Amino acid sequence: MTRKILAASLAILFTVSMVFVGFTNDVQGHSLPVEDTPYDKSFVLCAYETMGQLIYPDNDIDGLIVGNADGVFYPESWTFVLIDEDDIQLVHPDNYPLSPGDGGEFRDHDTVNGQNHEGAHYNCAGEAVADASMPGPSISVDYGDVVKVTLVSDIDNIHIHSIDQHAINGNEHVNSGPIQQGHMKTWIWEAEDAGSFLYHCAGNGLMNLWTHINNGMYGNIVVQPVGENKAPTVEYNVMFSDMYTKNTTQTQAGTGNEHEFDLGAFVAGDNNIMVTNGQAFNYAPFIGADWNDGDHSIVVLNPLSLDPLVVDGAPILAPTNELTRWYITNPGPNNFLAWHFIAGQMDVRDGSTPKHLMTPVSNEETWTVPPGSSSTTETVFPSSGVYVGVTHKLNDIVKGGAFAVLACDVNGVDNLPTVAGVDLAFVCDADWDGDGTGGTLDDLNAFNAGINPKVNNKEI
Ligand SMILES: [Cu+2]
Repeated sequence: MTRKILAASLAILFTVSMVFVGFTNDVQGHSLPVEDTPYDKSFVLCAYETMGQLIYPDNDIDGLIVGNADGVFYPESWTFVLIDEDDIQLVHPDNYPLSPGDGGEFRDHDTVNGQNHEGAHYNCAGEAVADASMPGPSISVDYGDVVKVTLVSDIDNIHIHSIDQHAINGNEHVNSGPIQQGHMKTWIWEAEDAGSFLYHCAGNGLMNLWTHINNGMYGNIVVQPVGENKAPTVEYNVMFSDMYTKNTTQTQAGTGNEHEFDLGAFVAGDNNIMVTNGQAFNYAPFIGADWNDGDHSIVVLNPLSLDPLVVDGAPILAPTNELTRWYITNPGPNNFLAWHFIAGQMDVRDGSTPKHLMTPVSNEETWTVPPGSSSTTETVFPSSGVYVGVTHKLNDIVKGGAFAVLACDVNGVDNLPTVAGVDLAFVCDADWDGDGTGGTLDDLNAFNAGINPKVNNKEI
């Protein structure tokens, strides 16, 4: 890159950064006072740096997986956590003196319950974030809702965080701008477009935006349409993210294979891991068949446990012959996603179709979801059995980009085999909600909610 181009690039980056910084400073002068604007829904998000997440299952899958990936533990797992307004704690400045970089001023909208607390800091890392892990939550609102969003950056965070919400238009609504540790900000927007949209942390005025996404700071906002001709029976959220990790000398008690963000691999576009909802081969117990075909018999990827406290490869359960809606989100940071159901087709209700959720593109086989986007797809599973959601960019499957869906007949007994020790018929027909009757839609939803809570599935 010549010096001239470099200088021009820096000037553009600087200008973009100034837009964000400027927004943070002048929003209070140009927006309606938050306290005076009625709203339909309110969400409080905590930007939180949780330490340590297993992103690669601890199995012997050498030869199938690229690199030394077994049991990878990621020390810098950052996320958003949905909390209650009551969970925001006011921290007196005497307990947390201003750091030199603060300059003694508070530029954010520092209010709790409508009261100003000048000079105060805020903490959101109480019990509400005890189970925090990446990615962030799926947020659901209705078309036309006026939505109030509060972002609190935990006072113990090391980095400055922010949020960029793709569901809306206009800088005063979309971007929070950088929020310092211990600060918070509230703003309001209206849900004017139905569909599923990515939200993510944009770092500090775009600085290290890529690191924050790699580390897990993303989720999706679903704007539910009104007056649909045919609503789905169940909705599911799955987020695919390419990750770039390298071994680190950093050690943490109880772990043996810590990896940290690899900037060089990121720049080169050489991801070594692909996660679905925060883990490689999440919801994918095995690949291959039970018999030995020479070199490649069955390979256990992430063994199934029915204990909700054990990180495992429990499949996502879905009903047969019902409309299921899948919000497939690709936060990137880099890779295009070739979204596909092995053994299934899909209808797509997406940004490239008129009015998003209104007119589907039917009988698609594979759908491109670019980095920085979320697509709404629909599938009817015509018969019971295993369907596999994948990226059809196959080297990303080898890195973890696949998950299993077990479709179950909710009106009868499922005749399914036992594979790799997993009794599929039992999983379909058990009484997961404990009401005395097994194999119903409620049982499937109870299984997903208890064992695969990050699917965030929702019965309509
Ligand atoms: Cu961040």
